[in-house]
Amino acid sequence: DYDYSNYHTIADIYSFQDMLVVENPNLVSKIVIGQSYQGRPLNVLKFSTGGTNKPGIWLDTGIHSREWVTQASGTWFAKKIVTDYGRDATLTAILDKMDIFLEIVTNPDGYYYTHNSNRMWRKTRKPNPGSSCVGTDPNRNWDAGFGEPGSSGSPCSETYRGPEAHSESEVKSIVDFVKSHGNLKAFVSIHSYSQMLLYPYGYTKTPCKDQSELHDLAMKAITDLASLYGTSYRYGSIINTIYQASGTTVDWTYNQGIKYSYTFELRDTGRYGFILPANQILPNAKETWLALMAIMEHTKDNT
Ligand code: 0X9
Ligand code: ZN
Repeated sequence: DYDYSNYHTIADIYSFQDMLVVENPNLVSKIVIGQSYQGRPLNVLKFSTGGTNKPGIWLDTGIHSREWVTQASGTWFAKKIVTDYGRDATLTAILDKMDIFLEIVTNPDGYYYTHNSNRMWRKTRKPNPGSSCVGTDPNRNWDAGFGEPGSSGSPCSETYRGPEAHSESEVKSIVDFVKSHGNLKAFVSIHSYSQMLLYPYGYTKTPCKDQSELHDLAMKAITDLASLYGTSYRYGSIINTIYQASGTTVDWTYNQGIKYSYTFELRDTGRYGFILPANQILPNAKETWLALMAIMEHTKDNT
């Protein structure tokens, strides 16, 4: 049986996904939205109780490959959804109205590299012509304030934005999916670390038009999160809470009309940082789930 309390290789996570589909064929299917630069499949789990193009909720983990607690939590979320459907009234009501899409290994080449070469790898693994430095920051590569302050034009930087918006297939595949789906209502992109719940914008100080609703919902979500173990999260817009960041995922999804666009920074606040001990995976996943449920339920009630 899958051990949710430990970190796993990409091969383990890919077979976990296939097992989940086999064991829950009426609820879970696997969509391959594209492939990574090195040719790995970009797998998305779709949780659906049927119907055509129902309103959707998107969750992704691991777009920054070294943020291992996020992929581990994503795996636990997948199991939690199949366990709670038909048992937990709130999750059941969400899934009766909406589909949930979950991309666990959003940067597979980077994730493989963190296991086999450099545990601290963050970016994609696509070479940069004319440079010996590899990779683009997939959270600076989106067409939302692309190239503005809050990213770097240098291929050797950890926040290199890439040669143009959506140059990375790991990003472009999500862009294509979001556009072709056309009915996503929430988009939650999960990072670590810092213990924050953030909403747009990252590239501008101009408040987004739904700021007050997003702010109130963030407060509710982090209050629910803290109810389990007392973990404290900060919340607010990206630029005001963490730092200016241009070309980020949720700024693009928000500008596409997906109102409930959020990004998490999970545990911790820096004692272990990206190298979070495995004994924090389950507490982290369980408390984060409460915040996700708050966001998903609010989305359901306002869709
Ligand atoms: O710098 C980043 O991309 C994020 N921090 S991280 O340590 N996970 O790399 C913060 C950017 C804020 N926006 C999002 N997290 N989407
Ligand atoms: Zn990150």
